[in-house]
Amino acid sequence: MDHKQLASQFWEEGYLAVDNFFDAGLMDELDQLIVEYFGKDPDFCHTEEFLNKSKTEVIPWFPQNDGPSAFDEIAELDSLAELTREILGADWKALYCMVMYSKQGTVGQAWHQDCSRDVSDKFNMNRLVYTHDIDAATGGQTVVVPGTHRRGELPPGDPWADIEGQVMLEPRRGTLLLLHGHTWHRVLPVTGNFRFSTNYRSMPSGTPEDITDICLYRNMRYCFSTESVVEERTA
Ligand SMILES: O=C(O)CCC(=O)C(=O)O
Ligand SMILES: [Fe+2]
Repeated sequence: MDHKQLASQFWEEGYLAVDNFFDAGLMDELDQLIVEYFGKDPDFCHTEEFLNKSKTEVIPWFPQNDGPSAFDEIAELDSLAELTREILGADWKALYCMVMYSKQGTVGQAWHQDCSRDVSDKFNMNRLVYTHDIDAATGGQTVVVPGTHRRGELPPGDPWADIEGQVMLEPRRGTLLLLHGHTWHRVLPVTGNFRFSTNYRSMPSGTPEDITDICLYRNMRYCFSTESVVEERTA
């Protein structure tokens, strides 16, 4: 794999999908751990206000907080570390590993940028791992607008309306999706039994640890640590 070429593709588009990046056996192992963890009809842990306003229905899990497991294998993979280094530079840092789970019939995630661009030009990079195929049958496809990591703030507007130039991605089991935190993105409604991705968030050196605390949606700026809307936005 030519990491230099992949890195330049990432910087051109603001995202990069690499199929078959991860071993199928490891994917199956992780998939099973996640399905078991969320097995017992999981509850949402975000506030009602967030769920209603953000049009985002995900339940987070931070598996590395629960002790050593197969999740550590991805975090320690040389190929992933090398590609990350090629993109973010030598002193990049791992932020945390978060599984985002959505139940059948939920809306997915509305358009957003993971971090708030107007505060600084700092950013996070999502390193998303998919342990089963996502397609038209399951729903939950990831939609991005290429090049928008250079276009500043996601404009206020309809949280769900299509945006010109959007590209729908259907990651397979073993796909790695690298996604710049400023790239405009969303997740389509979940029609299959459930949908999840595992995100090994990372950032360049010198980025504050709380870079993803304030997320920008088309109708608000939302702060996760205080569970509050810090700015309403209208088109
Ligand atoms: O699960 C996905 O495909 C994308 C999730 C997302 O919005 C993110 O990782 O910031
Ligand atoms: Fe996101």
